[in-house]
Amino acid sequence: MTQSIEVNERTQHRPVVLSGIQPSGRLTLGNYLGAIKNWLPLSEHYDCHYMLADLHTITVRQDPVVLREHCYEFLALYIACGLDPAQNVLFVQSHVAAHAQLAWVLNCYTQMGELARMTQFKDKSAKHADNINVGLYDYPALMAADILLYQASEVPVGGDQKQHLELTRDIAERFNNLYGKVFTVPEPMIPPVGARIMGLQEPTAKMSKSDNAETNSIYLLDPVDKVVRKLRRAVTDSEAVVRAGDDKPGVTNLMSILSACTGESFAAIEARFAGQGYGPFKQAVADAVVAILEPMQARYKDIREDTAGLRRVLREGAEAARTKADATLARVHEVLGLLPQ
Ligand code: ATP
Ligand code: LTN
Repeated sequence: MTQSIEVNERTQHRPVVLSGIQPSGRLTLGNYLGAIKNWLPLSEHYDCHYMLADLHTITVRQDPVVLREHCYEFLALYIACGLDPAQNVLFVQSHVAAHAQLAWVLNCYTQMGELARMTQFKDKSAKHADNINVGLYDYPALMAADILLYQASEVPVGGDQKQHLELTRDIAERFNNLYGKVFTVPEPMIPPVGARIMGLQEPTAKMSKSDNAETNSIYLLDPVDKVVRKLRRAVTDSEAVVRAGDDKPGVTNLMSILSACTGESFAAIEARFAGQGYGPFKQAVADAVVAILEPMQARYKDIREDTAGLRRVLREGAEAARTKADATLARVHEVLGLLPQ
């Protein structure tokens, strides 16, 4: 596991991709199908950067021991999913000081009203009513800094992050209008299927890694027999017809999972299970999910055991990330009139 210098040379002139996941809770099938799976092919055409957004994670109280373990676990899972550290810059957000530094600057170009409108802020403030801290409110300014520091042109995320991306674009355009073309204005890259995987028991709300209801989510490290059981017990309806529709959130969600896992279209799925009820359909969904999770979990075990190797990946990732990020930060300071060091 090593990120060679050649990577930088090879990728120097390619468009940049950046994305991240908060190392909170346990990675879910939603995180995989909405984000990680779509990251895998990008290193062929883009200079890819994927981070563990640990500074975002502390907007909600974390146990330090658990947070540290989650960082190693998430990195090992990134790699087990197929992200090769030799082809992708993998790093921890807090290792690159420029993220927090640019976030401060962008605070001064972000309006209170813009932050107050963010759906994620509203949801998380309702969920953590006893701790509506400034970081939770300011979360999108840090996310904008994450993206703009690398001059990323594409940001592969699930559908729930679209609003944050739009705000990032507004901040970048506002800054560029004042100071010239300092930032690349990024585009969201949202998958056509799998962008919003819903809970198995509550298919009207998204599957989330910090959800406490165990049976509502499939975790990437769930034993496969548990995965099969959870899918068998997933909420459907009494119609017993495999078809997508607003009136059938449970079945539609299972169809999205199957389609995102296998590439099969909704029409093909409906035709395949016509007249069969939900039993064989749920079994097919379970088979498709297990076919992804089983080899991933086998790879994960070895990767996670090599903590020294994981630390090396993060050290080299942070070095590569810092070079890019510091160049943008220096340019930002310059246009603002802050003295060079
Ligand atoms: P938390 O519950 O801790 O807020 P989360 O599960 O919503 O976490 P994030 O760290 O906010 O996960 O998101 C990581 C990536 O996974 C983002 O690109 C996000 O859009 C995507 N993602 C999260 N949940 C889903 C989902 N249910 N379906 C599709 N994509 C998702
Ligand atoms: N807010 C994101 C995680 C995240 C992110 C980013 C995603 C933090 N910084 C930069 C893309 C680009 C989320 O999924 N909740």
